[in-house]
Amino acid sequence: MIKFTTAGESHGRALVATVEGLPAGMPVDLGFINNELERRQWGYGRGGRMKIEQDQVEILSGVRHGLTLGSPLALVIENKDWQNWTEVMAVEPRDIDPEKSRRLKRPRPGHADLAGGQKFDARDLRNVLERASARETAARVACGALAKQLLVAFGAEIRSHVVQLGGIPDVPLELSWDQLAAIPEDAPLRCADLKIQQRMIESIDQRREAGDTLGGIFEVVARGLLPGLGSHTAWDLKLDGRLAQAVMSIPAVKAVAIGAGTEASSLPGSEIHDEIAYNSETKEFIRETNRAGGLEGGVTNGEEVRIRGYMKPLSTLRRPLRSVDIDTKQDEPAGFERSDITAVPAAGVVAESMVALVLASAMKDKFGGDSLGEMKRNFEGYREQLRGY
Ligand code: EPS
Repeated sequence: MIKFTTAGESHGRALVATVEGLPAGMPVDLGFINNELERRQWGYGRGGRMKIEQDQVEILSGVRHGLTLGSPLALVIENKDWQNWTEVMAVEPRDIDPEKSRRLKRPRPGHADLAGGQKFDARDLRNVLERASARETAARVACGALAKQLLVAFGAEIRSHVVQLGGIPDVPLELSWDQLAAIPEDAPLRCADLKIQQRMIESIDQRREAGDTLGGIFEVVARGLLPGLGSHTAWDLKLDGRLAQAVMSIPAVKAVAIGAGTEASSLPGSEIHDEIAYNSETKEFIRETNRAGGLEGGVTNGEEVRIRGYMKPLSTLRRPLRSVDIDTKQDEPAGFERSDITAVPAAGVVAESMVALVLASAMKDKFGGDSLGEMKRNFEGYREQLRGY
């Protein structure tokens, strides 16, 4: 199993992460990790903070001369904005002028502020905001970039794209791997259809003017996976469940769908299940359709894994919603500092990382091994087994 933990506050000194379970001897490309971090920062509709941060990872342990050692990796990503928050976010006790304390006491509807404050008995909701902030996802992307490097060693790749933003288009886009592979990295919204992307941009501009925010749907696609990852034998081993949890854990994601997703509940079985065929040349069982999204019974079936995340609009609104001051209990507008208008393309990149971590973990469960070489031998042995099946 591959385990990772992140720590760090949005305006604290740094984000940190540890990753355990990667096999020894796996190449680690720092440039690749940093490129993934840059991809997450990209996207039309981001706010002022993204002009301050230039996320770069530093690896403190677990890698020597470009290869993993099999020991835990420790990662650090500096928060450049911390320079502006050294007093407010100081580790040592401080007596700060209440005017300068940046205390939050008017919780934002939709954010973790109020529920988290009640839970932790925090009278300054900043104590909740700082960790609930999606800033934390930068650390996940650094971990996910390592998982991607493991998957690449086994011929698997992962991409994401935006299929709907703020309800545009009416019906979410459905694209082949080749179509989404053709999306340029600098596409403002990681959307394959230029006309639709332009309409999305206009909608973001309108919402910005209105002091509002927008959600949307992203899709993650993973291909090159053998059948047999995950397991039908126990609820917590089912890969669809593990993927759903991983994607649902991304801030603002309110629903997750695999393959045809919710449509599968309204169509008859004859229109949903993917009929099975056999390719005698490649000696592979195949499906001509992929409404199952690459997963049957919680196990990969060799088709592309397709998973969608439905993201609600961000809960920090320049034109704030009604809230209540936690001191006075009087109606007050919710707090506002600065915010993104939308972050759906960024959430797609975070979801790629989360999916990569779950898939890499499932690969490790199936093929085991302490070194990459051992894992590859086990993988090849299984591939041989499949050819003879
Ligand atoms: C976020 C609010 C904004 C976003 C932040 C997530 O930060 P700030 O409050 O500093 O303006 O920019 O996202 C990131 C910093 C990031 O790296 O993605 C929030 O409240 O969730």
